[in-house]
Amino acid sequence: MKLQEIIEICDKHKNIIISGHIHPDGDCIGACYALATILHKRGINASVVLEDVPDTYDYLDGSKFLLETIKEDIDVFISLDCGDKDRLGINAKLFDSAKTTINIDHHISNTKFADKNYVLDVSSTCEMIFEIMKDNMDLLDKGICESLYTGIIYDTGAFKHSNTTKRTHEIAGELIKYDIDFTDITNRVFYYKTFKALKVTGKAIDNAQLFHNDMIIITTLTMQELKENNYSKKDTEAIVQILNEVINTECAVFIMETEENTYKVSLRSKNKINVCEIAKTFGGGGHIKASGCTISGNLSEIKDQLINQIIMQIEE
Ligand SMILES: [Mn+2]
Repeated sequence: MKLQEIIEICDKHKNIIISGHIHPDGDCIGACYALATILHKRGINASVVLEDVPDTYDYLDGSKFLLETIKEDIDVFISLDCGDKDRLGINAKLFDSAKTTINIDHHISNTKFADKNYVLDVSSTCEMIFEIMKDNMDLLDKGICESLYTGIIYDTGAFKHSNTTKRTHEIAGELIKYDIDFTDITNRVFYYKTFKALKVTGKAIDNAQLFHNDMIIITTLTMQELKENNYSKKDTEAIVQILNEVINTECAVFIMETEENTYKVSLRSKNKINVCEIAKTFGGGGHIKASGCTISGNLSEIKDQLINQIIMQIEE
């Protein structure tokens, strides 16, 4: 697909909506903002509709195209970074009402749910948006480059994940020509945190313990500890990942009390342990290396049960 094709479709219409998946991430948001900016530069009044955009991405200039509510009928609906229609969330209704639909995505599981579908197995939707612009490089500007760079680093874990290719690096190279502050973008996307998040992480690190020949690392936070400093759930997001960074451990567990005797458990693994299986035995789920569940009961018993399940997998 080329940008010209999208422009030709949009030129015939008035109400153009760009959207993406629920719980939008850096790639989804970056791609929507970049495409909206590109279309505006060609005189097309496209708007972005996304639910609950994290304030992490407020630095992106394209956020000015984000609409709160849509009243009018939709002519063209462009779905970005979304594998199936259900993942559009409440915006699936807008998709259904549109006269023409376009789907641009990099999830191999994409169900090709639109009138026009463009699905490639590449690092990110932002990488696809860059490629679409091939014949219109004059439209590229600093704001668009910041959006595309944000999406590429988000989905590749800053060029760390196996979806990173030579081409991904080449595109990033083209983007940094526009004098974008890539250090600041990387810090905002991955590292900057609130002081409260830093303090609660410190508390969790302080509580951490090793088990089973130092192969399992576990930490806990009780409601009492969370309340003391008014910590919220959002402040605790980075904790389990930090535990998993301890060298030579196989499995990291973060147990947080959410109600009296009810605990939210987050699990991460490095190599052979399938934490999704462990979460499933407690009614949860997720991915092989990242999963979660909620368990009710006594904290020390819950800890013992989790340790036993992990040891069973280590010794398999
Ligand atoms: Mn993506």
